[in-house]
Amino acid sequence: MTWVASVLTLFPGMFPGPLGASLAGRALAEGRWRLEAVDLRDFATDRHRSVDDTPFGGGPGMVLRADVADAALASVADGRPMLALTPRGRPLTQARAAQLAAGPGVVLLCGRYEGIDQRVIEARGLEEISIGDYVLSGGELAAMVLLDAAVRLLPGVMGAAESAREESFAAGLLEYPHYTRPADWAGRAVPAVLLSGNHAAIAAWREAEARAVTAARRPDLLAASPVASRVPAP
Ligand code: 9WO
Repeated sequence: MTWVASVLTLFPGMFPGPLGASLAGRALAEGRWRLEAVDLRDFATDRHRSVDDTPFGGGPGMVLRADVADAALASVADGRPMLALTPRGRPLTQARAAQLAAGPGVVLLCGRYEGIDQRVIEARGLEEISIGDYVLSGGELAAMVLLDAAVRLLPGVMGAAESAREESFAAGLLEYPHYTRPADWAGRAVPAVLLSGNHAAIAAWREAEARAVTAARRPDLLAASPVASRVPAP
């Protein structure tokens, strides 16, 4: 069964966009997943095809209408999880991306204007997801980020090398630094241990580097990591 993403948006022309290139694009061309962009405007009912209206209680801007969003959601609902991309949502995590990749696909509602009428979020039990603490012009770019994170985890999409790196990130540490040729560049040498051929020493060095960068930049990750308290190799 193909993994299917239905994206409900006022800008269907934004898709597949970057998801048509590289890893996700190749997987799309190979039929490992399917992407359907649904135009919210097709579900407007008045003769002006309006999808938004002014907020009750006053305030700036416009709000995506509940009835329009609901009709669009009804047109694709088939048991897949339904999510809305908003800055109010729970932060997207690697674990949630993996859960979504393990299921039948997703329905993603992308808001524009100032926001989405809260009643359709509640009535449809939409899971609100954020990709970070900043405001975008709409949910579409956030939907693409979520899809990229999930699709690369589908069977046959990632190569073996990428899968192995995936596991180390899932273990909760940031990555160790990478180096390639030339061994000396602009007066900067590659750390000598990486040229030693001593695989145990290299593994220990990489783990120490990963711990150090995680401690410096993301102490929150380090506290939650299952490997954080493991004693490093001597
Ligand atoms: C915007 C907003 C700003 C402050 C507090 C709450 C807020 N909610 C929204 C919102 O739902 N916006 C809708 C989608 C409509 C306007 C543009 N949208 C949007 C989504 N902007 N930024 C996002 C987003 C989504 C996921 N992760 C980060 C940002």
